[in-house]
Amino acid sequence: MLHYKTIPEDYVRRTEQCAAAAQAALACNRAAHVTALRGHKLPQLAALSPKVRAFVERSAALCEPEHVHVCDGSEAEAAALLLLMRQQGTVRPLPQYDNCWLTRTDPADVARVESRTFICSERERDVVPAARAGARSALGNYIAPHDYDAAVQERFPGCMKGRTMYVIPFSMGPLGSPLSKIGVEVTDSAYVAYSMRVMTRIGSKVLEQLRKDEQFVRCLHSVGVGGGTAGWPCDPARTIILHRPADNEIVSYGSGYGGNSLLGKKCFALRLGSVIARREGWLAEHMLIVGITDPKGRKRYIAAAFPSACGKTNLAMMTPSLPGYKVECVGDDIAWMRFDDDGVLRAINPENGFFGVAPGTSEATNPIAMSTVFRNTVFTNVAETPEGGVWWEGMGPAPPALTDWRGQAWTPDTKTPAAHPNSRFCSPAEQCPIIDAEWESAAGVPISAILLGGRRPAGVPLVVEARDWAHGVFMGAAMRSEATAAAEHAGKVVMHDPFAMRPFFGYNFGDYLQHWLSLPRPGRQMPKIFHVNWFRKDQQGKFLWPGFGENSRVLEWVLRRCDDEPCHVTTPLGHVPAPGALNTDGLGDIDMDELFSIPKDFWLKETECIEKYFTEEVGEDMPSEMWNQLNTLRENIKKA
Ligand code: OXD
Ligand code: MN
Repeated sequence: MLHYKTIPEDYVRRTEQCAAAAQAALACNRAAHVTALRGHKLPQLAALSPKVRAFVERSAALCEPEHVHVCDGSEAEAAALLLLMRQQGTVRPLPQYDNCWLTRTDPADVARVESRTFICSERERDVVPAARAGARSALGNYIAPHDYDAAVQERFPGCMKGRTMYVIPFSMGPLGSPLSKIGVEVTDSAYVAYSMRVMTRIGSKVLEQLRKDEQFVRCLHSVGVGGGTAGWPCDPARTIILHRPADNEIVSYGSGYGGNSLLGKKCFALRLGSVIARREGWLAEHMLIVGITDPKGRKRYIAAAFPSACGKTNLAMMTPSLPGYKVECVGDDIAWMRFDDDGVLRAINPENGFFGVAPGTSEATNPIAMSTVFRNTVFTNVAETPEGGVWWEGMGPAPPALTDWRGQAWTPDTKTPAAHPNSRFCSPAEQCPIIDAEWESAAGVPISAILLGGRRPAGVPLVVEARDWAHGVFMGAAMRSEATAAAEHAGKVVMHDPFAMRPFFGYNFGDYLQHWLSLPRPGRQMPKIFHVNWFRKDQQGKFLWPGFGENSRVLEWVLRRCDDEPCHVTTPLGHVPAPGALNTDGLGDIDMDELFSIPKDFWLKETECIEKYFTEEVGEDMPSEMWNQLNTLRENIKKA
């Protein structure tokens, strides 16, 4: 197994070669690119389009970096960044693998900080539903323009003194696709610059595109001053992540952790993306995209929304247990979807890499991820083996001795986890052995079905098909799931997480639902919507469904329903597989009755929770159709 391999003999030679190449690259970068800002006319800046240049100059004047480096996206630049990070103590090589690196963050900077993430607009109601006006909302943290400006002024002046400011032109989506969008991130973190080249498409080609069309999202990021470790400066006490959709602007201070600092991902592709999507009539969603080929060779694509750390990457890279089925991956986290002129909903993955949760990933749960991540990857906050490999909980038997994510000696008797529960791999998507042939298609892939789901230990059946689009929108609005390690929430509470977008809405959730409800038009082929729950448990706390590759059985039924096969029965919740319609051959003892039971008391309570949530969080901004749907659900349950 990869993580127990010994150090490859040629590692030392390769490392030396790599270091020499990086030294050369760095020297050449110094001459050609990394130009002292003060008192110099920057040749690199002169090549920028006027709006990009103005943004860079404004940011430099505010943050006062020592150097400015415009990223060209080259291999030499990547090598130079790695070398710098090694010198700064930000990364350590992992000699067991090819071009893999380990970062340990400051222990106070390990996850997205939702409580410090804000959306700015002139009107609070643009962001926060009516019921929460003037109060903290679970669905959109509002910040007024003057507070936004003050927050920037309190933090950014001079914050990059003595540092290099990297300018990262990036494309979300294949460059030049009509579905793609461009951003420019300036950051004082080499880790961010390196990770952005994995997670997005960066460099000179993007600058060229910007010379043709100057539209871009401005992203300003600093890890901040005053805290952290030598290799991981940060400012946890003053961390703030700001979005101003009206100005296409994102500003993030104080954290180097992925979701807070790789601004193309959650900040751009979801929060700003959702606003742009509504404006332009499309959807920016927290969804994976996969292609599924059935034994007859027919291929369909589905998109699926699950809250963070519910197995999205596992589903996106599934090895189907059903013979003759093939799953191919388009994306594991975000989907941008738009109806084309023929009325087909088409999706792109705006990202270029996987920023996946490591714990729980193993040869058993996700062999495809395991064969993706041990090359060209930055691991963050995983444990390190003495051989220079990595380990995390759920990967397999614990080695006898490790260095944990804090850099301390760890043995299987240690009470704390070796890898942080939100530790990550950051790997290029093209390395995935089942990456879909169409994953970079400019037109996007056609979506036949949308899955919604969460981690629901009780009461919620394995799969339910919505009766129609509006019912599907209601299912999304009513989604709940156990809390995740991806943000600062603790414990196993079941939280509302509508459309898995709770931390990512860029605008008023009531308006978001209205936008979804407005999508059906004559001539449009609306995908069918399903709610799935792989996580239901029995009285003893044992999972009722094996999950992982066996979920292909559910996908098979979903695809049959997309063909309008009458393989369903109708329940108070929607359509479920008719007896015998879900293929369970060879699965052994599955308690289908319990897996699909609809306990009356549970569901009456669930409707109360949904009603409370709609009332307290949304109020009069809730589209009336959602109340109709809730009443129908309640009546259906009562009648059952
Ligand atoms: C993620 C998340 O990192 O959802 O994808 O938190
Ligand atoms: Mn996510």
